[in-house]
This record gives sequence, C-alpha cells and structure tokens, in this order.
Amino acid sequence: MIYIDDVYGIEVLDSRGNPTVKATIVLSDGTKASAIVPSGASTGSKEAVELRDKDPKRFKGKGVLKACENISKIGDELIGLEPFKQTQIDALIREIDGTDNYSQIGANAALGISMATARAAAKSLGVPLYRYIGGINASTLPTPMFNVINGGKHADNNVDLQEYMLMPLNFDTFSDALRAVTECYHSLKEILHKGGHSVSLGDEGGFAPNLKNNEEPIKVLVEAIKHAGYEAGKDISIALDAASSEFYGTNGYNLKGENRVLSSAQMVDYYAKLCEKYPIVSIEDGLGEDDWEGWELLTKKLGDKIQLVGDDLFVTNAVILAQGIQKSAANSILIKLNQIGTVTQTLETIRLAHRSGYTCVVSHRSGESEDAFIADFAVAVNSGQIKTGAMARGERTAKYNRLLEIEREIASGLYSGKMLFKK
Ligand code: 2PG
Ligand code: MG
Repeated sequence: MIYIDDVYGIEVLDSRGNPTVKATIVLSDGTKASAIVPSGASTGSKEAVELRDKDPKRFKGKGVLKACENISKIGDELIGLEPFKQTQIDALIREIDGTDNYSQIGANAALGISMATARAAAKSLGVPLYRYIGGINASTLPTPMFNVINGGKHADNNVDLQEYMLMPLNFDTFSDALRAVTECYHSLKEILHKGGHSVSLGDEGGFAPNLKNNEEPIKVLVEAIKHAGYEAGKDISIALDAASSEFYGTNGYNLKGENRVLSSAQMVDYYAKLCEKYPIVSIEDGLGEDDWEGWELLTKKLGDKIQLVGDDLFVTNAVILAQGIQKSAANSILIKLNQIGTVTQTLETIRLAHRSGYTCVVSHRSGESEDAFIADFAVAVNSGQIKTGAMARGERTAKYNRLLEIEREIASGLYSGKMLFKK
C-alpha cells in the first residue's frame, strides 16, 4: 500500500509579492508533490477564510506561517492514509477544521493539502493530473478568457470595470486560438501606445491605461481584433468581469471613473446597450453579490442572449449556487478552488452547476504563482472555459503553456471554442 509519509507547508511569494502557502506531500514510494495556493484582491465576502498571521512585524501582517503550521498539524492526521482517497482526505480536513468556511485552519492550509494530495496521487500512478482527476472523460481544451485590459482593484487607473477579456471562439485548436489572441494583444499594445496611453501592466498581465470611460476599453478591443486581422464577434468575442461588488454601495453602483451612480436597473440597461453595440458574449459579476433582485432582473433581460457568470455571487459554494439556481440568477459560475477550500468541494459545485444547466469557468486569482493546477483542472472537469489572465507575466503564461502541453498529449482538436454560445 502507498501511503502519505510526510506533509509540510512553507511560506513562498505570490505574483503581487505577498506571502502564500506552498504545501508538499511525500508518499511512502518516494513521490513528492507540491501545490501553491493563490490569493484574490476583489474577494467575495462569503469566501472561505484565508488565514493571515496579522503580525505587523512580518510582511505587513500578511505572513502565512500559522497556515503553514496548520498544514503540518493536519498532516499528522493524514500520515498513513492512501493519497488516492481524495474524498476522505478532504472530508477529514473539513472535520479537523470544524467550521463551514475554514476559519480555524485557513482555506489556504486546506486547499494546499488538498491540491498537493491530488498531485501526489497522480504522480505516484504516473498519470497526468488532468487524467487522474478527470479519467478518460478529460478531453476538452477550454476556451480562454484573456484579460487584456485591467481596471478596478487590479490596476491603478480610472477604469471601474475590472476585466476586459478576449475569447477566441472560431478556431479549431487551442494553440491556434492562443496565437490569434496573442496577435490581438500585440495590436492592442500598438494602438494604446499610438494613442499616447500607458502600456504598463496590471495585476493580471493586461494593460492598465487611463481611458475616457468604461466603454472605451471595449472599443479599443474591437479595434485591436480588427488590426490583427480577425473579425470581432465571429473569430474573437468579448467578455467582461465588472467585479461590481467593489463599487456597489448603499446608494447604488458608483462608477467613479464616469462620475455617476447607477441603480441596479440602470446597470442592467447599461449592459444591455453595451451588448447591442459590441460582440459581448459573457459578463461576470455584472451586479453586486448581495443584489439578488438585480441579478434576477439581469438574468431575465440578458440570460438568453449572453453568459452571466456569478463569481463573488456564488463563491464556488454549492449551497449558495443552489439558491441562485432557485431564483434563476445568472446562468454560469466562476470556479475558484480557494473560494471553497478543497478539490472535492469544488468538484461538487461543478457537478451541481452542470446538472442545472449552468456553465463553469475555471479561474485563477489575481494573486497567482507558477502553479498551473487550474490548467489541468479545467481539462479534467471539461469546463470548456478558463480565465487565467493575459498572455504576459509568468504566473499567467504558466497556465496557457501547460494547456499547450496537454493539447499535445491528448493529441486532439477538441477545442471548445466553436461549441460555446451556440444558440
Ligand atoms: C475575479 C478574480 C480573478 P480576484 O474577480 O474574477 O480575475 O480576481 O482574484 O482579485 O478576486
Ligand atoms: Mg470576478
């Protein structure tokens, strides 16, 4: 029998220079595997708890030594167990924590162990991670949402909406899609540069210029698609993540960059007009995480035309997703493992979404690392979509480059692009 022999955590750095957890598992057959946990900036209030030391003398309070200690403590309970029993191991981690949001041990500790367990098990069996998690059903290369203009909390500019993304739909393979959209990225850089705008990058590798209003980035994207020789709305479409909980207050949606405050209904109209004017196929967090009525209205108005993704709204939580399904709010869910805490719980949420006709977009966090777990995970669960930033900055390209490897390994043209958004 192969069993878990050692478990430990160390404090490493994420892409924003903040400490994060790296968990390592050693098996009795000598297999050693690690996983690095990501960290968000525009977090949903109901996310599982990310444990920080709050010791002002280290990393301005952001250290994660306690979470690392917790990894060793939980590890003591896991030693001797088979790494292939992911469900039982994840259940045990939950039981040790004893809360429903990992407020004792930290979701960063929980997820580090959970991901490292899956990776160690796969490695020990000699199969790739996507194959271990997804079996022979893991076959679809996801369509990426490339976040090429950053705003909101991810950039130091005047753009209120957080993410302006390109989705390459009309391509036969993942590598072709990646190439085309990368050409658009370079066109975008030229256009911004010529227009006298900054081409410095935001947290997720997209450009972060100051622009006239929140619509302007969409116009520039359409121009960049054309400039690169593609047809907007046919070859490449646009997706947005407004991350609107960040600018939703008691008086409504405060678009600071445009100096106006909109009600939920006005926001819905605003999106409807944008969708009429531009080839937008998906809007994430168009409304705030507590604005359920707004979400119902948004879904009524646009739900049969475009994908409406709940991120802060659902926080990858099956219980909250079930409420959303009942209310007919959104038609898609963003999947972030660290919002819920373990691989098993994430898989449960995905199952519920798929059963209920909701699409799933597997996602990175704005604070990332070289760990490409989510690339394998997206293929494993046949999510068909992945959101992992721009085609710049190593922590973003790590995921795209891993997908290129997977594409070669499964030697198939099963790229989801043309299958998505088919009416
Ligand atoms: C989001 C994410 C990732 P953060 O809002 O979708 O792009 O941002 O990790 O800061 O929550
Ligand atoms: Mg989001």
